[in-house]
Amino acid sequence: MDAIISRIIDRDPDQKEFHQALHEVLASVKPVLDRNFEYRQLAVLDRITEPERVIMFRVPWMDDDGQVHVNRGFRVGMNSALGPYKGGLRFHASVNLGIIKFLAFEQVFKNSLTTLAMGGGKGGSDFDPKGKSDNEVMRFCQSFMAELYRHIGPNTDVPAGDIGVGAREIGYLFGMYKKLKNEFTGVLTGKGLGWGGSLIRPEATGYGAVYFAAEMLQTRRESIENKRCLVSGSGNVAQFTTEKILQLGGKVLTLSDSSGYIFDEQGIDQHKLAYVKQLKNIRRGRISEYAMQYPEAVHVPVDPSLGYNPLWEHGADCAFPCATQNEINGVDAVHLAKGGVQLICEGANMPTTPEAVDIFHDHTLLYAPGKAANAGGVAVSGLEMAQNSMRLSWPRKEVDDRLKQIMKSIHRTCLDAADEYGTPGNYMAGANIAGFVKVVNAMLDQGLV
Ligand code: NDP
Ligand code: 2IT
Repeated sequence: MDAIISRIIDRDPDQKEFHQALHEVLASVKPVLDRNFEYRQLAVLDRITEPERVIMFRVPWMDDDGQVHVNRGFRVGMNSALGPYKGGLRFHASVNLGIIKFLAFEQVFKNSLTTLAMGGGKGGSDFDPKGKSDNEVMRFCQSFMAELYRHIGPNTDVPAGDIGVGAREIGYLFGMYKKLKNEFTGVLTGKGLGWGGSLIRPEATGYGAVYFAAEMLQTRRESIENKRCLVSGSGNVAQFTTEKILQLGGKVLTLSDSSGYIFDEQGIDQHKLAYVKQLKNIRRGRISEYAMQYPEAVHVPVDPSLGYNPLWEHGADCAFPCATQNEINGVDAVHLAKGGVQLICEGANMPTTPEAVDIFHDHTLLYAPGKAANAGGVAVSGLEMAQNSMRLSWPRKEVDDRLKQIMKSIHRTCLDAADEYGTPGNYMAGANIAGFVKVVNAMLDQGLV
């Protein structure tokens, strides 16, 4: 196993997020490999860690002043053993191939856990949508799709949203795909409700994460009710995590963006959340404005050079990191444990560094990795694909009930796999093992391809 990791690092030394994700999964699945000679002989680790395909392309676009810019586009098809590649597109200045590969790798196991027929993929661009006009974003999306369209399709690869890609971008991307392919198909998920989208898809990642947290708390005969919660981020996942916590009687004290966070001791209620949705989704403003609107709250600017995020120092019961990778490091983890947090449920992908995960486990905190806890988003994307195939749309309650059921079953699957391999209560090991075994068995059934 060490030899495989060294080989991968030597081959692509700059892809540090991908290496981090690999280390975690490979460490968890070691006992599975130890028990299974066939897996070793058939080199499943070498195969599962190498993308089936990587597409990189130039994305030229013109801004409102007539200036041309060039960004880089990516789509990684990591594994299609269980179904068409499925996973989001991320538009953020930090995007590079290593980040897309880490996200695609995580997606393979996450999608496997949902039990729906979806392989794993991810894509995106280093385009930064911040401060761009709607027309600039539209031109960028059109140029991005002008290359991507030839590589995707409803039975090949089905992208969706992620950081920087929401309803607006999915609309522009879909329009261009439809024009170029001369087809109206469910090639993207997260579509508008009037043209093929699924009810509950916008809510699904955040709602699903809170359903998962409720299941975890129930193992200790507790619930979300009256729990003080720290939420980071203020985008899609953070907003609907907050909404579900409120519906279940919990209190949300914080939200953040890349400039800092707000702390509201009185709690972010439904009314204030409606303000945040308007601020972030329509006006595309900064979370600091919350503290101007609601003087009982404070805004704390965070300089990344500080080395930790004071958001995680506030005393609370539960933490929901919903912004981005590695937003909780070892120092933050110690602060969380000291502050009385008993549960960490990841809305974001890999928001916790390995050192921080160890600290959570040392303190026997309830800790759910993103590939299990945030799988509700892609699960409802899978339900959107099913509805598109049938040319039907299910009522809100039906989709929400299915989401709840899927999260409950992922929770059970993680605990069962963790038990089976001698790490009871370790959701990370359980998620990695259960996700891995299903994908690998499908790969072996399908021969050496
Ligand atoms: P959005 O673009 O809607 O929101 C992202 C939020 O995170 C914003 O508040 C943003 O602040 C903040 N953020 C992004 N990058 C950074 C950074 N480098 N440092 C600090 N804050 C940052 O994205 P989503 O809510 O969709 O995604 C959030 C996380 O959830 C990501 O990890 C994503 O991969 C994961 N996820 C998303 C799913 C979905 O269905 N959308 C499904 C499963 C996981 P700012 O505005 O300043 O950039
Ligand atoms: O990380 C994720 O699971 C997503 N961004 C959602 C993927 C999807 O296809 O809905």
